[in-house]
Amino acid sequence: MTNKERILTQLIAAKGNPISGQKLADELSISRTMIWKYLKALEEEGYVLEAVKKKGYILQKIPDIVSKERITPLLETKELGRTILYYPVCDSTQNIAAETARDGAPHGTLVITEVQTSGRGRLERAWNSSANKGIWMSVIIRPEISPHQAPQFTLVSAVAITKAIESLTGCVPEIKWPNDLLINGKKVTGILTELQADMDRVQSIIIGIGVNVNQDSNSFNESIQSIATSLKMETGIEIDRAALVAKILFYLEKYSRMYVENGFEPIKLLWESYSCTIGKRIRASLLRETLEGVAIGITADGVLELRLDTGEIRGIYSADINL
Ligand code: BT5
Repeated sequence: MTNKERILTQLIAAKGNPISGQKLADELSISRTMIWKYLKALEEEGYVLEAVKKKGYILQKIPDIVSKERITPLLETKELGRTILYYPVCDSTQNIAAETARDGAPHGTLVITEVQTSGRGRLERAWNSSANKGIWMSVIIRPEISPHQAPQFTLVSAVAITKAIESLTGCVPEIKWPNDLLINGKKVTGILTELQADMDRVQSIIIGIGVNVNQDSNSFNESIQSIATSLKMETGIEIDRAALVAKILFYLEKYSRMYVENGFEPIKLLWESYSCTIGKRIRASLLRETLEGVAIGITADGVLELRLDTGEIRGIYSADINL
C-alpha cells in the first residue's frame, strides 16, 4: 500500500471520528507536512475532509470513483488487483491491458476506467461505456495452461462475476452462453476474453469485464435501451462500484485457481447451475451458418453442445445465441 492508501484506510477505519495529523505522521513515520500533502491530494480526487481544531481530520465523503486508492483497501486477493492502472477516461481498457501485458505487466494487473470512448465487445462491436456509472475493467492473468484451455476463462469469469453480484446485491444473474449475464432477460454484463500466446504456451489472457452498475435506463444509448439493464435498475439501490470490483477480483482469483488446479469440471457444474441456456431451444448464429436446436450442455472444454432436430449433436465454439 502507498502512504496515501494507508492514510485513507485509517480515515475510513475511524468511522467518522477525527484522527490527528500527528497520529498519522507517527504511524507512517513521515512528517506532518507530508501528511498534509497526501490529504490535499485526496481532496483533489473528490474526498471531502473536515478539519476539526485540535482533534484532527474526519472523512466526510468518499467519491464515487474506482481509483486505486478506493479499490486497494477493499481487496481480499493475493494476486489479482495488486497492480492497478486507473484512468479517468480511456479508449478501451482492453487496448491498454494488451499493450501493458506485452510490456511484461505482472499476473493480476487490473486496468480500470470511469469512461471508455471506444469500448468494444466481440467482433469489434461497440460496448456502451460512456457513463461513469459502470465497471469497465480488464484483468491480465498469466496462468500456466495451453492456449486451447483459454476460452474456458470466459466461463470461469462469468461464474466469478455472478457470484460477486450475488454476494453483494442478493440479485442472482443468469449466464447466457458464452459471455452474457442477464437479469430478467436483459444484459447486465458482457465479458470479452482475449489471448496472447505462442503455439503451445499462454503468455497472457486479458479478461475484459463490463458491468452496468448505477445507470438509469436513459444512460444507455437508445439502440440498447430495450436489451440492457443495470444493477441499480434491478435492485433499486446505488451500488459501491469499488466494492463490487474487489468482490469480482476475489471470486475471479478463487475460480481461476480452482480451474488451473482441479480442471474444468467444478467450474462446469457451477456454470450450469447459473445458466439460462442449457435445456432450452435456441438459435445459434455462427460466422457462416445459423443452427437451431436444444442446448444440451457444455463439454469439459467449455464447448456448447447443441442437439439439432435431425438428432445430430454439434459442438459450438463461438456464436451469438437467441433464446
Ligand atoms: C460483450 O460483447 O458483451 C463484451 C463486452 C466487454 C466490455 C468490456 S468493458 C471493459 C473492456 N474494455 C473493452 O473495450 N471491452 C471490455 P458482445 O457479446 O459482442 O456484445 C456486444 C453487444 O452488447 C452490442 O452489440 C450491444 O448490442 C450490446 N451492448 C453494448 N453495450 C452494452 C451495455 N453497456 N450493456 C448491455 N448491452 C450492451
